[in-house]
Amino acid sequence: HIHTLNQSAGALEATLALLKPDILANPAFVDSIINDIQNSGMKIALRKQVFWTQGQAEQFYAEHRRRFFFDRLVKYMTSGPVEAIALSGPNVISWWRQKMGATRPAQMRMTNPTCLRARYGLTDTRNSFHGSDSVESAKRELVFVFGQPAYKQIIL
Ligand code: IDP
Repeated sequence: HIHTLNQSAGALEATLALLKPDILANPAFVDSIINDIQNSGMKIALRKQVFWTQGQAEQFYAEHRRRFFFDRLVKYMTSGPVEAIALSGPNVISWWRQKMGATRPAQMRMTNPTCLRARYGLTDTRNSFHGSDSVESAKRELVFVFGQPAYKQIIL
């Protein structure tokens, strides 16, 4: 019952959204997506442009290290800067995941054409966006990008 009540009230959460290098290659895309977020009612708590080393990208995606796409994923994520955005708001983790759509842009263009990955995504790897998938991942990823003290400020 408590769970249901929290859901209807909208649990206050934080999440890490990433605009991947193909989006940053087109500044107009960044502006449009940021505007979209700002008009949604969700809060941009922090923003930071990062340019990951191979080691940082490997660490961020460590859970995928045995997958066939790992090398190309790390290459993609180190091909240019990434915009890291700490979002906060009620149920923001699932809100951002739904706004992005699922992993594969071509599939999204068939099933969910208004989602961000359908509109901007290039390939299964170069899918333009990241969003934390749980409260625990969000914490780990926000601390990874912004550091522990900043994370504590975000969740206050
Ligand atoms: P998600 O980003 O939609 O949560 P994950 O399974 O966590 O998807 O995968 C992380 C990233 O790895 C994806 O966003 C995408 O860039 C890449 N990726 C995932 N699955 C595939 C695949 O089947 N082929 C190529 N790249 C993939």
